[in-house]
Amino acid sequence: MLMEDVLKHPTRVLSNRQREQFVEEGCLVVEDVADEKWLKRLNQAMQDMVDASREITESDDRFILEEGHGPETPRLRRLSSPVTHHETFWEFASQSKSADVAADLCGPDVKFYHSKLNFKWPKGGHKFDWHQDIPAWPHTDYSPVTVGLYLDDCTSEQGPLLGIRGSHKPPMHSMYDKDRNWTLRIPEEDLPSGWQDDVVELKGPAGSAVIINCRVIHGSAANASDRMRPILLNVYSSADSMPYMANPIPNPYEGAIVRGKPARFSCHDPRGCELPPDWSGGYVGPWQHQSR
Ligand SMILES: O=C(O)CCC(=O)C(=O)O
Repeated sequence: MLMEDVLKHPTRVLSNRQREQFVEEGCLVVEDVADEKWLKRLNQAMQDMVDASREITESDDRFILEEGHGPETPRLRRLSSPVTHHETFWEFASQSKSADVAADLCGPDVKFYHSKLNFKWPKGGHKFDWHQDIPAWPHTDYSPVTVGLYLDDCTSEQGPLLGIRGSHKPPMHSMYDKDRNWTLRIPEEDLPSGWQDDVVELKGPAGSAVIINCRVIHGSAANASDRMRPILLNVYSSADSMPYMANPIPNPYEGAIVRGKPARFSCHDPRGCELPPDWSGGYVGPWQHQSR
């Protein structure tokens, strides 16, 4: 659904001001999207998965490991598709305020796409280069939205997400380098002058959601603190927005309607999208591409 049509519907959980800010800036932090009860369940589910990773020695399609990972010292970059591996994550994605937030930003009929749980381990937890998400998973419109939930407090030292306000509006950057390697990375020299003034730190207490428009330029710094920074990222779109390339993180819930009803017609934004490599043979995660 195009934003002009989304705006014809009243919001469920966001204020009109918050929605206007998202439309203008392309990113937003909303506190209290998960209450204490959800946080307790989600943190337990996360701990179960961290424990399951202790026996893993190489990254696979479930865990992306960070250097130094071992049975006694788990260090993860990502749990891919948490909704596939623990039912609490799917309950949260489909039955909590997270899906209501998505409905306020992509229209009343909301479809689930995929999820990931990104960690930043204390004293390390890699930097994430500036990038735009949608070329990795193009859809027929730009309604897809990521609702990222901080499972613990996130301060400036822990490497919060950073967004560049308003960067979802101009034509998009290429996610390939000049030799046509997919890098999912925008070199800082390619950003418009004065971009630093528009950087916003998307941080907040546990239970806050960081909401990212699929075109907005974002990234994050390394974790300089001695606290972990887990963020649960759920991607939704309006029901009439159709993905047309393989999902890099395939999962049994792709296409599930989590609010409203299924679409009868597809929605098409006239602005085309750069295409990613073919992920159907497997996806290694963004860090490997960015390190090129
Ligand atoms: O985990 C992070 O810090 C950044 C995540 C991100 O930008 C992404 O998954 O697209």
